[in-house]
Amino acid sequence: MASASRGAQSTTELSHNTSLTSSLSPTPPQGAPSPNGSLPFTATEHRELRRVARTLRGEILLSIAEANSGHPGGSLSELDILITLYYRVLRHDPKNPAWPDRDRFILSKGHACPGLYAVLANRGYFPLKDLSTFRKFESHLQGHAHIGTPGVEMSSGSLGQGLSFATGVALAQRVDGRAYRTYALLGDGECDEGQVWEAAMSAAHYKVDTLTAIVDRNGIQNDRFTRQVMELEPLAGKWRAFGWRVLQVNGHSFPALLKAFHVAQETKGRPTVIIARTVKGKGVSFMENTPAFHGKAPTKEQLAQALQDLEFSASDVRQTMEATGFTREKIDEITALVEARSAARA
Ligand SMILES: Cc1ncc(C[n+]2csc(CCOP(=O)(O)OP(=O)(O)O)c2C)c(N)n1
Ligand SMILES: [Mg+2]
Repeated sequence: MASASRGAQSTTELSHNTSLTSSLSPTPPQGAPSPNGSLPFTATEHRELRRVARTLRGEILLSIAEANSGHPGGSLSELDILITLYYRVLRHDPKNPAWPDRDRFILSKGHACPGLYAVLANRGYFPLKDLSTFRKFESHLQGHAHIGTPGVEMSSGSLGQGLSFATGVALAQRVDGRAYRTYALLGDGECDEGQVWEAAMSAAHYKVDTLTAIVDRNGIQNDRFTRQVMELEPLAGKWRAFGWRVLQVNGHSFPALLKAFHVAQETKGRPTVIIARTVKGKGVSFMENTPAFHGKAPTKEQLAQALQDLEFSASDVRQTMEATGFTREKIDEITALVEARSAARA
């Protein structure tokens, strides 16, 4: 099993800092030129994004553990892609999710919505405290993404449909004479679906160069590795044969992702797919590259261990749980578990 990646930041740097919104967000005034994939990318920005990623990984795990159901593996593998998009690439306005000129992001792998919810909440689409209501009765944060949540563009979860939807959205942009770009994130197992390739063929045929697909290439689908279920390789060759520009990047590298989005923006006459190599369960030792955590919540003990892997101190846990709307009892319970683990380790 791959080892968990460790953030370089000290735990005291953890924050739910909405001021990051101003320092990292393009969210330009309406009508401004698109900042998609804008470069250069400073060391300070890089540090800030890593800090955001660590905080959001904790929030994802807390929300899934509280619901006692959900999909941690694919939420953690996609997260750095989503952060790159929502903090650096998309032209969007969280206070006006219906802005007609916004760039569109479609989460085709709708089961991985905890990752999207954490990003949308931190960008200001809805209150952070909603994250603790994930999968609860009457919450707008359901177990698969749906358009009742501010910022969600498509109800998804039935795999294979998002690229078709995104192609239609991108063609509508052309018909309407608007300037936005469209992005769709697919799972690698999802690429087993024939509809993905119908959409790939159509988007190339219609030269939809405002469309970028991203494949979260984590090598796992459900309870097995993709190579055991359905061999996808040569995946890049398949997309190329369908007429797409293909970029292959480390899906946990912010600079590499940012550069790829920039190249996609500059590509004319054909759509671009970014095959992002990722680690399912990224950041948590016992979830990384492990099919078992595709769709299973951690126990409270496992949650405490996961938070420790992410280098959350007890006070980080308390702060994060307060910000995301947990009850006092629950905060005390999880904080005590993390404290006990830290004491045992010392
Ligand atoms: C059409 C359809 N078939 C089956 C499922 C059940 N299902 C949910 S997630 C999943 C595996 C998805 O794997 P992948 O696309 O690789 O997602 P990730 O690894 O990013 O979580 C399956 C088969 C579904 N949601 N939709
Ligand atoms: Mg997968």
